[in-house]
Amino acid sequence: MKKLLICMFVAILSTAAAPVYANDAHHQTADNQKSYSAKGEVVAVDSALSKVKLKHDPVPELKWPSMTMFFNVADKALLDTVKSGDQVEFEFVKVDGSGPLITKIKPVK
Ligand SMILES: [Cu+2]
Repeated sequence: MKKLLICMFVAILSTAAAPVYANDAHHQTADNQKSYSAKGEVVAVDSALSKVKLKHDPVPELKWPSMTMFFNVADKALLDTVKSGDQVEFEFVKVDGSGPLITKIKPVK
């Protein structure tokens, strides 16, 4: 019984230490994955491939002109809220090697 109590004590200590690592990881993610926001119009939605084709406005931060292009989406469910022809606001991160990835997208009302 005494041994069990020691185990629990150790477990509690490790749990208390965990948030330090979590914050650290979060900080790194924020640095590496700067997110950009832009507006545009949905040209096509491909739920099967988790992609959306957008005619987007310029993104000055990236020196992108306005253009029509495909974006990958982080979660297929994001595409349930938009359809072709919708004016949208979206946020994306740049992922090395696989292009921009949309993390948020919503129709503009
Ligand atoms: Cu583009």
